[in-house]
Amino acid sequence: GRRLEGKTVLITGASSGIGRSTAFEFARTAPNSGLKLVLTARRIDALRQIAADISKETEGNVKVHVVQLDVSDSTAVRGFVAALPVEFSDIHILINNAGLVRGVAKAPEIAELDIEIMFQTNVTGLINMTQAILPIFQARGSQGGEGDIINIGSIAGREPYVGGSIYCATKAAVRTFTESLRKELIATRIRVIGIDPGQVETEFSVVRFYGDKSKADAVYAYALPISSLILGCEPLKPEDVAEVIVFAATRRQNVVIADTLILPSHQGAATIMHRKS
Ligand code: NDP
Ligand code: 8X3
Repeated sequence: GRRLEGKTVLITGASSGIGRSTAFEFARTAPNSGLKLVLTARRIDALRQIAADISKETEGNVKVHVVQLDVSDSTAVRGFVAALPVEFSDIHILINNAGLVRGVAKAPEIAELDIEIMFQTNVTGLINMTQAILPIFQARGSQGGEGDIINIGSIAGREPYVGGSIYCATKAAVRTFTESLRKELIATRIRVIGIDPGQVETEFSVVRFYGDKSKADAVYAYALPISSLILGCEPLKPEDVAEVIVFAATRRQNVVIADTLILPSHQGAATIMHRKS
């Protein structure tokens, strides 16, 4: 908890899944250290509920500010930092988590809108957020800057699969951007951290099937109708990924957890899962 003392953490996509769990994990790790959280997503009501729950759990010690922000809206991202209340503007840790998958279509049947939304959110949104926050980090300290950028990629960025070409391409782009950024910032104390989860049970698959919960449940229960993805294994919980994110953020300043692949024990690769009988 001491390494988070007085820090402000900004999480994108904090309204559900990994982002939401990461907010709670930070609060639980440093409930009495003057930690502040800035939680952003499109669903502001969900963020307000999470803020209220964290406030209650920490008896108001962890201060939470919520902002409705669509990361795919470049204009909104550009105005975001200037609109932050002074109390929450000294960001130390940026968690670029907002992201989504839409559909399981294969070329040439991939909807143009899905392509646009995935790239605009997962890639352009993540890059725009990074560029908006970096000047805050670069102005801190005497060593070219201080702060953490934690980018949520995916196993899908390392192992492309059938029916996931666009999503996989966006996550490969995240991986490449993350690696370039780390190289660009080596003369500073800004840490660039890549976190690549395997399968995690969140709202991810509900979003993939455009809100069809029964299809999403099937991903985690039986067999997903894409590729050879055999499921019915036990996925990770979002808390599992949140723990790794907070671990990375709480290492000694000179330690960069540069690259992390996190799998449930029954996952061997993006599309190799051991099936519970
Ligand atoms: P969820 O669907 O549960 O959460 C996604 C979050 O992203 C939500 O809070 C959502 O908030 C937010 N989001 C989506 N689009 C936007 C947008 N345009 N602007 C702002 N926020 C947005 O899924 P996960 O928790 O699983 O996903 C989090 C990250 O983890 C994603 O980047 C995903 O690609 C990645 N990931 C997920 C894996 C999995 O198996 N679940 C595996 C590997 C990586 P709202 O809708 O309120 O805007
Ligand atoms: C999500 C992981 O491979 O199940 O990033 O689409 S995958």
